[in-house]
Amino acid sequence: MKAVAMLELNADCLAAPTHHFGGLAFGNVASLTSKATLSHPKKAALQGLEKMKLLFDLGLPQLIFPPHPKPCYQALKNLGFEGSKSTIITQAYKKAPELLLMCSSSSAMWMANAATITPSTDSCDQKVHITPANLASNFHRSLEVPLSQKLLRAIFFDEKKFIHHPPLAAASEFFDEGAANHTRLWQKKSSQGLHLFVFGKSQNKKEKKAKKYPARQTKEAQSAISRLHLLDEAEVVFAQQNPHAIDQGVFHNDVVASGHENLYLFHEDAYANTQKVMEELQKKALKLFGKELMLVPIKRDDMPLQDAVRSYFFNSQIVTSNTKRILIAPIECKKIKTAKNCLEGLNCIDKVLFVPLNESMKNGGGPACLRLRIPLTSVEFKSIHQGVVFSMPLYEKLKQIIEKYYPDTLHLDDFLDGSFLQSAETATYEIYQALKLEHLL
Ligand code: SUG
Repeated sequence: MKAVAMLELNADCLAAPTHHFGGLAFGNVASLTSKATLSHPKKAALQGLEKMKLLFDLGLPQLIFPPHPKPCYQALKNLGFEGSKSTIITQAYKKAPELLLMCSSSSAMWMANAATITPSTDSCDQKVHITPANLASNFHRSLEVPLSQKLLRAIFFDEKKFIHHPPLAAASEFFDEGAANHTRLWQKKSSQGLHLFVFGKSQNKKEKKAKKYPARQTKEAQSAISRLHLLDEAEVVFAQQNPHAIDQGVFHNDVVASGHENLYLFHEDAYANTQKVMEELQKKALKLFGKELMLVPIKRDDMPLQDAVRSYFFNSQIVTSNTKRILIAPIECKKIKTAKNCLEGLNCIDKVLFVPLNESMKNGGGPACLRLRIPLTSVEFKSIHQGVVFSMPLYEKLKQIIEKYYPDTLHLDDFLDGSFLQSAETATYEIYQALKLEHLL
């Protein structure tokens, strides 16, 4: 088959004006540690926007997704809080502040969890397949699903090119956290990719289980997605996360591994049987590409799992710009000796850039968590809703809205302040307008 030139789009979602540290994600050490500390919504949104600009400056196509409107009044109503918006908030604040926090989370900003996407080159029907993740393992994250689905449908609207599947059933057998546990590896001269799906649990009773923290991805969900997306068995590898790693705070695969093109960087303790996974990847890569992958293990002696979790070394975003491989790392990697040394020792990378993302990092989201990769042909790219494509005028406009309406800091008590809620609503509306998506609100 002739190779088709593909563009790798990155879609990032802006943080919401209600961005806070709710300590909502059990098993995500950063989220638990940051609980109830003062958040900085304006900084969070601007840090994310600046990362998008960095990618744009590197010449890469970048999409901007809008924040989800929060607090989610409908979710609070569904939980029995009634009345006007301010009554709903006051009642929730008094009776169940933890629910108010869940219904106000800015968690849609971690776009890597929004969906799993298969490019048209890899699917048997040559269409792009999109399945939004059900994010059913955490209530605050499950609230993202309906709007993420709507946004994906509105942006990739051409039915001849894009197939939108509904999220899988929101049941524990099908817990799905999207692309954070899925990596597509490929070679420049190959038309197909090799898909690595990493799960934390399955219905197989013989598998070892994490003891301390929950596994958030099931194999059953990934098997269903690979069937729905019409992937051939020859292009799919399933791997079980190391349960011990989950118990150390590795709640997604992108906390211990990073893939880009034919490169796969991973921690040697990432999987229940790392060697077997790597052998299967190489075997399938050789058949598909006629060439082996570049597998780069990081040894536990060089970086204990705990440091991988603290530094988010593996959550770096790897991109190719002008034939150079660039690794975009969180600035925290500079401060943690093992991460710093590992970065210095990486021969597979031409350049390392550091980005400040501490507002996202404090909730367990590094550079790679903030983006969803979307491999498209140039014809497919032209067909999408162009209002969300990064440009300098759009960047300026969004920056202006964020600076005008987002609060510098946010405390739980601020939810009782009507003017904060009004500003949050106005900011959200103006962002949707800037992206030409206001009809979705
Ligand atoms: O689902 N944090 C997110 C972080 C997601 C990171 N994504 C990837 N690894 N791809 C989560 O655990 C914390 C919210 C809070 O505590 O307020 C949170 O949801």
